[in-house]
Amino acid sequence: MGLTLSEKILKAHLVGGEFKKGSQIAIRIDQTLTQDATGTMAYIEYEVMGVPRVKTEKSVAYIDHNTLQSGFENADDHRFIGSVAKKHGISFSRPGNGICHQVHLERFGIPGKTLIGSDSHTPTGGGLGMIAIGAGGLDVAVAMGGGAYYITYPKIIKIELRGKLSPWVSAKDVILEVLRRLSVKGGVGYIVEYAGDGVKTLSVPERATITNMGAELGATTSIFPSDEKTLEFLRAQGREDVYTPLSADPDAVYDKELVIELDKLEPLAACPHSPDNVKTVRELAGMKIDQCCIGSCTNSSLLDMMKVAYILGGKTVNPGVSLAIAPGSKQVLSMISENGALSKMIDAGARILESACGPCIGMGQSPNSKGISLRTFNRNFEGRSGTRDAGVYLVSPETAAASALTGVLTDPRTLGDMPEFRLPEKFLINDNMIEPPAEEKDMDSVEILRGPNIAGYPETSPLADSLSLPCSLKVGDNITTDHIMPAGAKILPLRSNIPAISQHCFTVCDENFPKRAKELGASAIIGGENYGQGSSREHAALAPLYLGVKAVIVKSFARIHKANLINAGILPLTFKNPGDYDKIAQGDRLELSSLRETVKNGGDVIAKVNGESVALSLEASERDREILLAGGLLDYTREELKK
Ligand code: MIC
Ligand code: SF4
Repeated sequence: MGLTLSEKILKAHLVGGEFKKGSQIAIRIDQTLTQDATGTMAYIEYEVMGVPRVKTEKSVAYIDHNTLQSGFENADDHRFIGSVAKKHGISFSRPGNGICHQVHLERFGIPGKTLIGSDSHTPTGGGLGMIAIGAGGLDVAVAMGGGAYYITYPKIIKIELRGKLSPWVSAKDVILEVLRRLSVKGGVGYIVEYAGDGVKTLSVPERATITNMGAELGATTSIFPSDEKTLEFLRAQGREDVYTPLSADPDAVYDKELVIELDKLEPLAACPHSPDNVKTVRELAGMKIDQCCIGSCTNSSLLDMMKVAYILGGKTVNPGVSLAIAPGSKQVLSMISENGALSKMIDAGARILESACGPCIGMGQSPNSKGISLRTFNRNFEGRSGTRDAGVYLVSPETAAASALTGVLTDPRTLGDMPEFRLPEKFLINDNMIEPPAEEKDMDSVEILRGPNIAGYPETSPLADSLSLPCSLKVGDNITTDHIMPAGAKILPLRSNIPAISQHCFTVCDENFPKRAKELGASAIIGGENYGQGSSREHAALAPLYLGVKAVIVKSFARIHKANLINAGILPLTFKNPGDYDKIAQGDRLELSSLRETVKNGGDVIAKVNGESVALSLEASERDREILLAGGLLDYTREELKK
């Protein structure tokens, strides 16, 4: 029986576990990336592990999220990360160099390699034929230290792309269609593999748009084959030497298959407040808009910017619209500045932002009250833009640019003929904003620069045998990490200070949660389906840990968040009978006993609540169980290193 592309790469990197669906496997990690919002914590954790030099082939620390610097905190974090990187053997992409995923695709991604990143959109690398996975900072720290990365051997969905996209319909519309069909939970437990004759009609940056937003499916990752188009891209980046052709065997077997006829697609939009709430632009056309934001790791490539500049060229942005554009990297910005595309944007009235995440993570450009914002980004969760009652629609750059001119949601197919947009034969290559690490012999002389906002890792303790836990919060389905640990301009600067950031934990749902949880001392959270979807931020586990949360009991979990809870030593439990969710109210007390024994050997955890017994499952591997018993991955790793 033949292998799928993902299976081939995973098999070549297997260092532990049984190569069989559903079992936990350990894979060797070739590359890592971090960004600054998760990076400070990841490097604090790396330091605790005490490994002098990273053991990966390539590790890169990017600064792209917290670039507002409205106080000293962000700048201090940048300095800290830069110094850790220099000392321990990590390349440092300076602020201004661009969004981690865009830059990594341009300068470092290699077909067939494994990459984990402390950011959920790390699967962008799948556009180059990598197995690229988003993970918590601690998992990335462990991989930098030479440890394996553990995942459940995923099931594989094949998405066969047929034909070719029509003019003004783009890669963003492909992934929106996938989200429409599969939903934000449809990818949980799967890797999404693209195949079919339509693949060769898409360039690497277009493929990367699709794999990037595959994160919104809840998938472990998404991947395209490595072919002529991959070679073309790598050659234009001056990196053809890292090219290898890669594809699935013709007789590979998939767990699920889907066909998308590219010719039949039309421009789509994800409506508030979920990336899978997809409608056609045609249906919504004419809706008045207040803002357009073009950029983010999903849609900020040179090709995207060239299309936008073409649409805006010689025109003026509608007076009712604020148009902000953030090119994805210094390479993109520099090229559009050289070829005149930037002037077209500026002349049309676009507000040019620095090459960073910016409005995507709520760092500025919050819409007006009840504002309608079209964004080329990947997430439109409630409140993420910084304006609670804003309606954010996720669209392609073509749709956003066309609409910015008319002031209403506009189908870009009304723009008339589309010229051919091609990748350049040579990108402008200048890596002067990527600082190489110090040589090993000089590492002792590198001083780590710590600012006053940088606090340590929260206190942990081995799992207790019995716990008496009041329910400090009860929430519903599809709770995102933006609910649990909001970001944005006010809160993001606190990412390296868990006690401070904890004061904002769950405040989107309940302003009093942090105070209540802290006063209770130890507590449990009750939730519904797909709890923890979205970001890889381990702060969504570390803040609850700091506030005394010992168990999160839900109907189902999103993958990365569940792993982060285990890493933090918080029990991630699911209801055996989902109907039991209704039996527990906020304030009820749950009694859990014989925990150590059950966690060690398996079996149901029984919670006594309101005179009834509720059966809870702990779906966890043997290693996860050891981690929980030890009080989290850091304690577990420390013990392992001692051994
Ligand atoms: C996001 O898009 O939500 C982020 C900000 O990039 C996060 C990481 C973070 O919260 O720092 C992600 O996607 O993992
Ligand atoms: Fe940055 Fe937004 Fe991409 Fe997250 S999704 S990495 S915040 S651009």
